[in-house]
Amino acid sequence: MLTHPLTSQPASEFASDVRAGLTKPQKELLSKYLYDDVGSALFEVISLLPEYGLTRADERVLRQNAYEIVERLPLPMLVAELGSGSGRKTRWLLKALARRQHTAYCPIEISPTALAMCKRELGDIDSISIVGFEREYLDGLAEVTERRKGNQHLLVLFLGSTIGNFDRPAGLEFLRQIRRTLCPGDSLLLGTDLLKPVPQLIDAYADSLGVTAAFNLNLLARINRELDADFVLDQFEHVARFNAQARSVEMHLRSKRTQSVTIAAAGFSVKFWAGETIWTESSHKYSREEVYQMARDTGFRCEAQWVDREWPFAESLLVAE
Ligand code: AVJ
Repeated sequence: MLTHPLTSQPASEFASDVRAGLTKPQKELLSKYLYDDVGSALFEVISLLPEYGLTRADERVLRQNAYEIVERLPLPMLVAELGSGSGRKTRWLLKALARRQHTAYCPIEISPTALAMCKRELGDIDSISIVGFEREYLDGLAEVTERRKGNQHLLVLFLGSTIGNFDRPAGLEFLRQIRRTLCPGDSLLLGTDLLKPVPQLIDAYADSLGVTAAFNLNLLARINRELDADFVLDQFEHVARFNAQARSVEMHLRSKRTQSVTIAAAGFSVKFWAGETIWTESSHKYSREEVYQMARDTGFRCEAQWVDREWPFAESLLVAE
C-alpha cells in the first residue's frame, strides 16, 4: 500500500520496478534483481548444496553427452549462450565442439561480473574465441545473429532451467521470440528441471544451511544498499512453497509483523501486514513430454533429449523448423 505521495521521480529502472512491484496487491520483486554480485556469489554456493541438485545435474548431462550432442549439430556453427553464469557447465560442450571446428562463443549476460568470470573460466580452451555481450537476452541474441557469416548455423544455449523463472505462457512467448531471431536449421539447447516429489523440491529451495534464505533476503539488502531503503532484514523470513496449479516452486519473503518501509531513492513508503509476503521468484518444473509439446508450439522440433537419472533434469535439442 502506498502511504506517502511521490517525493521524487524513480531514479532508475530498478527503482521504478521496485515501486511497481511493491504497490501490487500481491507484492512482488522481479527475480532478475536477485543476481547482483552478492546474489550471484550466493547462487554459486546454492549450486553446491546437497539439497539443490539442479546445477550439478545440468552439468552432468552436458558432460556425459557432450560428444553425442555436438555430433547432431550442423557445422560450421556459431554459439550463443543466454545467461552464461560462471560458464562452468558450458565447458564440456565447447571442448567437444572445439574438436570439430574453431568456434566463436558469445555469452550474453547482464551481469558484467558473471561475464568476466565466464571469460576467465573458459578462456583456456583451445580453438574457442569468446566474445561477450553485456545485454538483455533478446537484444544480445539479435546482435549475435548480425555477426553470423554466410553459411554459419547458430546454436543457442539456454541452460540451467532459467526458462523456469517465466510462467508457462511467458516461457512459450520467450521461445517464440528466440525462434524469430533464428533461421530454419538453427538450434536451441534447452535445460529444464523436471517435476519431482514435492518435499524434495521444497528442500531444494529451503536448504538447511539457510543459503537460499540469504540469497532471497539479499534482495532486500540490495534495495537498502542501492535505493537507500530501510528494510530490517530480520523482520522478514524466507518461504519456499509449491504451487500445484502452476507446477512451480515459489520463493517469498514474509513480513513477520506489521511494519512500514521507506525506499527513499524510489520516493515511496510501503506497509506490510504480519504474514504478508513479497513474491520474489517462481521456478517452474516440467515433464519430458511437455518440452516436446513446447517445442512444437513455438516453431521448433525437439530432436533429442538427455535426462539425468540422479536428479531428473532434461537437456533438449530443439531445431528451428
Ligand atoms: C538459476 C533460476 C534456475 O530457479 O532454481 C536457486 C535460481 N533460486 N534457488 C532456480 C534459484 C533459488 C535457479 N535458477
